[in-house]
Amino acid sequence: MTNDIDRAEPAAPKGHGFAADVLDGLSRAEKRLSCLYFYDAAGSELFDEITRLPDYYPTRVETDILAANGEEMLDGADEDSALVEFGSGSSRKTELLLERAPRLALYAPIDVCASALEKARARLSARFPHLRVCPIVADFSRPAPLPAALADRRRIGFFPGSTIGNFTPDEARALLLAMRVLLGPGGRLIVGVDLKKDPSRLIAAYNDAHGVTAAFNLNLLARINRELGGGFDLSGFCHQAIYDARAGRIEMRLVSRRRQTAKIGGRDFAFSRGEAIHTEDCYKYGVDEFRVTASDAGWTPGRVWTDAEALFSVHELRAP
Ligand code: AVJ
Repeated sequence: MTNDIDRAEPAAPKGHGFAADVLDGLSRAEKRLSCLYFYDAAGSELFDEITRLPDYYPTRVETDILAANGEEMLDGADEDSALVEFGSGSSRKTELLLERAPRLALYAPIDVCASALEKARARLSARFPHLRVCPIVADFSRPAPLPAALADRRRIGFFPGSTIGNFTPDEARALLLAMRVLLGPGGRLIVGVDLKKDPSRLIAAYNDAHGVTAAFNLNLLARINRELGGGFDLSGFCHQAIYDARAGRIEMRLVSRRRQTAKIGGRDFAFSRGEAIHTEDCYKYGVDEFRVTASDAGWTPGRVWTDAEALFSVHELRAP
């Protein structure tokens, strides 16, 4: 079975590529860096570590939901179906679905990190010899045309992990709409959504006691130093994650411990003491709130699976 790597155009996020986005983000009155840039090889490793932390419940709870309901989620998936995953990373959760849909013939993971995609392809091809794996190196938030191999197949989208939470509700609606168009008539989308809950539980998940999330966040500055010859002193910044109950989101930042400057691309960026660089939003939803968001994007909300504590939810969306 051939497994081909399909490279959509270079993985530049909405902006103009890493360097331009960094210079643009740090030139703003409220400095910001895109959370997409967390996922270089080092960042993907750190995120993998986060998913194994006791404080970080989303991965563990979603995995249990997928294991318990995977058959139902992919019922009807057969040789003519294809599973398209948005932001696939390690594809570890996907294995739970693939185990429970033995007739599924094609899997197309989309991710910006080519090394993570290649590792996943090798592992899955060995585990599921009948399965054709078509990795796509791209930014899933800019759905590009799918490879020809998927043209005449019924497409099932998979968007786990509550990565939908990285988008503002407006952006989430637009993304869900773009996914519906990409998956086509009769398409289906299985999406993981982290639920609103006691703020202390949320804050603990993004400020883990082991400091791995802090390292994941600070890796952004390390990446700028590595790839752009930046002059960030990482010890001059600390990780912060707060919960904004009104907006229903966790906000991650890097806060400057003192007045300092960092040189990037020949330009000096000044930071005052306490000044923050915004690095990520993680919106949380109520079950009905998310169903409304999905139907606004033209999907028909179907079944919903949650855990007994209602910490996390997996939604089935059907295209008309
Ligand atoms: C991969 C976006 C789902 O928002 O929970 C984990 C990333 N950030 N810890 C999330 C993340 C901090 C994660 N997502």
